[in-house]
Amino acid sequence: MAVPASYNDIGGDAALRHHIGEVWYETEVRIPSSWSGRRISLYFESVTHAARVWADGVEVGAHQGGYTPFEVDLTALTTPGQVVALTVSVDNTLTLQSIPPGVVEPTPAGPRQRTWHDFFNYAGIHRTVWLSGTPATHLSGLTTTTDLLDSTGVIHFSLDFEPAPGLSARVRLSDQDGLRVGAQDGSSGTLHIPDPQVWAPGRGYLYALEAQLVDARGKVVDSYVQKVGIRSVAVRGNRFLINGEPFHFTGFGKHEDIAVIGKGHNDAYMLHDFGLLEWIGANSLRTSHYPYAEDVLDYADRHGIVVIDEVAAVGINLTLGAGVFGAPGYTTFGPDTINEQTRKTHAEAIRELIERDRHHPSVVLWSLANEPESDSEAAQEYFRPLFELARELDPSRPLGFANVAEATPGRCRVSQFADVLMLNRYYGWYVLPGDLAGAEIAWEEELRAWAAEGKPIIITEYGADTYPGLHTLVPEPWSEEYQVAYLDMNHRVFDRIEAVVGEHVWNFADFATTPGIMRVGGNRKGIFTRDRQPKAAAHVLRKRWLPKG
Ligand code: BDP
Repeated sequence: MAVPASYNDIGGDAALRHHIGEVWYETEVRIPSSWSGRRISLYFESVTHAARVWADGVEVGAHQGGYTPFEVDLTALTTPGQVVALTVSVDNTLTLQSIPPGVVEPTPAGPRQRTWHDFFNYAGIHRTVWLSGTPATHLSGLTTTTDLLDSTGVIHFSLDFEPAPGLSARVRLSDQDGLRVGAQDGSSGTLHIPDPQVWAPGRGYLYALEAQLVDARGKVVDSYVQKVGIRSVAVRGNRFLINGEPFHFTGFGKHEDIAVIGKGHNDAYMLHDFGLLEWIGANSLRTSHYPYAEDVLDYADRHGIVVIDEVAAVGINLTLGAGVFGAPGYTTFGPDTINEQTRKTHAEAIRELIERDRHHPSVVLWSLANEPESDSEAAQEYFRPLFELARELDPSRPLGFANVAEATPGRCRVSQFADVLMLNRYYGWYVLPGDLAGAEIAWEEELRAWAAEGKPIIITEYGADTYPGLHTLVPEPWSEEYQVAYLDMNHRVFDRIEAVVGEHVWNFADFATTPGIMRVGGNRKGIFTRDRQPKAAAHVLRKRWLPKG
């Protein structure tokens, strides 16, 4: 099996595509003989959705959650210079206690996986697996947070390592030309940089912070370089500020989704997608509906692309869209459905995301869920502690969640916890399809009610399915003309509401979905086709978003 890739579409057969449960990966790897005395480990960037790992038949670790990394220690089971057999079981089963939730239902034809999201439930070893040999005495963690106070850059750092006699820590900071601009001894502290080069949208300036462990004789025994961007993020009234300047988000919700490879990370596609974002004038993206590959965040850091980073909590809404994605007969929150155990899984997914991505300057906002039920007391009680947790783990970034159409102003009981209102709305598509004049009035009315709450609003989804090459003189749903007219209508509404500080079209590209009669060859709301060719609407966005001049 290819790694990284989803296994589903590699063989071209239905059994593998729709397999439910475990699959087994096996390989052999030789540990370099020069790694004697080192700690040897395997770091999986992601295994979707659950993994168990064995080395020479001995179980060495397990992990739940398909989009965040984990590490297993192989030191005791490997010998430098020798080959070790690695086995990984990959389980794609989703339950009401997993994030995202799902249910495996028995049917006369065998088990069927039900999900409350439309994208295909791709599974496999989706990202890079690293074999690493670190010195016996090593850095095990490095946290950096940055701020901009007046014109001084502030970098707080903290290093984790096993203390030992004579062992000390220090950091060195260099600018992009490699010139030393700061240094400090100790395992935690703060660096102040007067008049720094700031990280800003469209300008991915990064400093290099090198953390070092030094032994009693002054020898550096381990070091790690972390790229750091100095910038500030804040919400003031209904503005979203980056470095004190109001920021307007333009861009997309995306998916990790490629023909054949599924959700496997692919550098060539990543570069191509970022090239298309630049071409169209997008300054940001949302990692809908799960954390994306670490390379994506690194790229965004280097190029000044702004990211809304989303937890894989999509579909905590078991009554949504019965007959579309959902099924009748489920209640979202309850002892046998979304319960305390689900919340623990959700909390762990938040912890792992923040731990992984907190050092990325590109990440300006955490999204804790996509379209959960949010208009009930149970929802309010489910989400309150999760917002508290995220705020405690990272007080430096605003929080939000993508709100669903049913939870209108006054009905939504979760948006009170959010700093930014993130709205997914389909006026002119799921609501008033084909009636853009009616949609324009209804949409503006709802948005004005949200604006009265005094918070910044990002439209995190608006879109219309469009079959490329289908044309109608009078814009009708599914035609390229309709997608153009639909976007124009939305933009007129946004431009009339001051609190709207961002517009993310759903979706960047067409993507694979669970089979169903609502979808024709997948979800076709892409501005680009699945193979990344522009629909007519791409030119509308380019005209609106591309900086003039
Ligand atoms: C929204 C979901 C998104 C779907 C989209 C759609 O957030 O994941 O793909 O609807 O129906 O409800 O296209």
